[in-house]
Amino acid sequence: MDKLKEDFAKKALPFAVQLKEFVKAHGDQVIGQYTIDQVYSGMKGMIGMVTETSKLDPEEGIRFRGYSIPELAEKLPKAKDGDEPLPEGIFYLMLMDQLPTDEDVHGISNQWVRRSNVPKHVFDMLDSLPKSTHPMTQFSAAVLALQTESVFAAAYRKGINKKDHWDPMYEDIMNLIARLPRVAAYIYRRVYKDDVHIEPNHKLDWAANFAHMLGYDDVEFHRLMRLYLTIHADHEGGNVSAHATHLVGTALSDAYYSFSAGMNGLAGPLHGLANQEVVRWILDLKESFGGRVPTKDEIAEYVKKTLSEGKVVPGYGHAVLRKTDPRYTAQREFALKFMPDDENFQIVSNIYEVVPPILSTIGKIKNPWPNVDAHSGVLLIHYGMVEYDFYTVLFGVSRALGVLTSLLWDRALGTPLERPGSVTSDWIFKQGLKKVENN
Ligand code: HAX
Repeated sequence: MDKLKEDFAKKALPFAVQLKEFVKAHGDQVIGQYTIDQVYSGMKGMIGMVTETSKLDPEEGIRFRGYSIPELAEKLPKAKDGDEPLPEGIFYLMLMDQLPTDEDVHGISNQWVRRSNVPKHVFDMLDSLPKSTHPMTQFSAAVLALQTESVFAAAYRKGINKKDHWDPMYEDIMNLIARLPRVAAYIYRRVYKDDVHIEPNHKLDWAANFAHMLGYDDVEFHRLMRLYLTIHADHEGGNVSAHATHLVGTALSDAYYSFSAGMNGLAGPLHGLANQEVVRWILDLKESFGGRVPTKDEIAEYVKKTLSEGKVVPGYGHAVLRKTDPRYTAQREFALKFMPDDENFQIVSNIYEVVPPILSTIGKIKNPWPNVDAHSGVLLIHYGMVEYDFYTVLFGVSRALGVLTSLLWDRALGTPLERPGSVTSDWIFKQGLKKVENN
């Protein structure tokens, strides 16, 4: 058994026992109430599940096992050639609920190298799809094609005791995370770089090797990729990609089925696809003003036009956050350091000044501030990665770190099948509800 797996078992299995006892002792206590509005508006704010890896505060943003993004920038191990945290570190933190040492992080890099081989049939399957297939469709399909390798599915078929479910799930999540960069890079090179593929460099860390296989060997791009893959890793349990992965996993579907489901959710424009939509919107904005950098007044005019056409301003708003997303701020700081004069960065900065006051005046929008997706695209364009249809795949590779760690915790804690109750509107109408007077 590898050391990380052994350490995880020592941590998670006693916690599972502790949790069972806790639920037995306090199971009938009430911790929340919800409203009709919440039932009809996507269960926002209802506490309905437990996710150990991270918690989102509406005012402050995400905390991974209690640490904010600025704290992690300081405390997580770094590569020799950069100040950005290594994504291996955030994975360790989410898994083990403690900060990793340099040695822990190198151990994970080595594990992922050892497990990174992608079977040929996955590439063959991808090659059979039209190149025009959206990269997220290819990514999700490739994850399903990898399901042939599921150690959990094989163990379940043989009749594994449910106390041991976590063990093959550990193998699956480690193997899947190890293989995702290769799969994603293959899709990128296949679609945009004439099928000229680049072999992995196993001396590099996970993020730098991913950048290398994509075709970007600039040290600054490696640094960007480490930042990118760290900050997109998790956003507590209720977001669509995390929730879908978790939900499907509660049926004891293996990591491949569950993660593919999560990626199908990430591919929606109100979730991860927003990163592509932001760039498309900015390019259309520029084009509508003859390809030049628009003034703030022109941006305001374009925002109003977007809203009047019944469309959303991509990259703005959030279901939980009520302030500027700290993941936006982390990317802005990177841009200020490495590309302060970049034209697109200046547009993004101007949009940041123009959009929130306009969205605020509408009244119904709960959060007028930018989210993570408002910034990521312009950083990638700066280094030459202009193919924005691919951006959500990068998000997906990062999101694997959080949602798959949670899936492993689910198996270790014996999380049961998720099956919330649902009612009809007719049932609600008949509940004898009193009219609420608006004052
Ligand atoms: N532009 C225009 N209208 C917006 C808006 C925006 N950026 N954000 C919210 N609204 C609208 C909603 O569509 C809704 O309108 P209706 O009442 O007519 O249906 C109203 O304002 C209230 O919405 P809300 O309660 O403030 O926000 P929701 O929790 O319903 O939705 C969204 C949150 C993120 C989906 C929303 O803000 C949005 O569509 N933003 C633009 C798309 C985007 O950037 N998505 C990425 C979010 C972060 C993420 O998951 N990244 O992966």
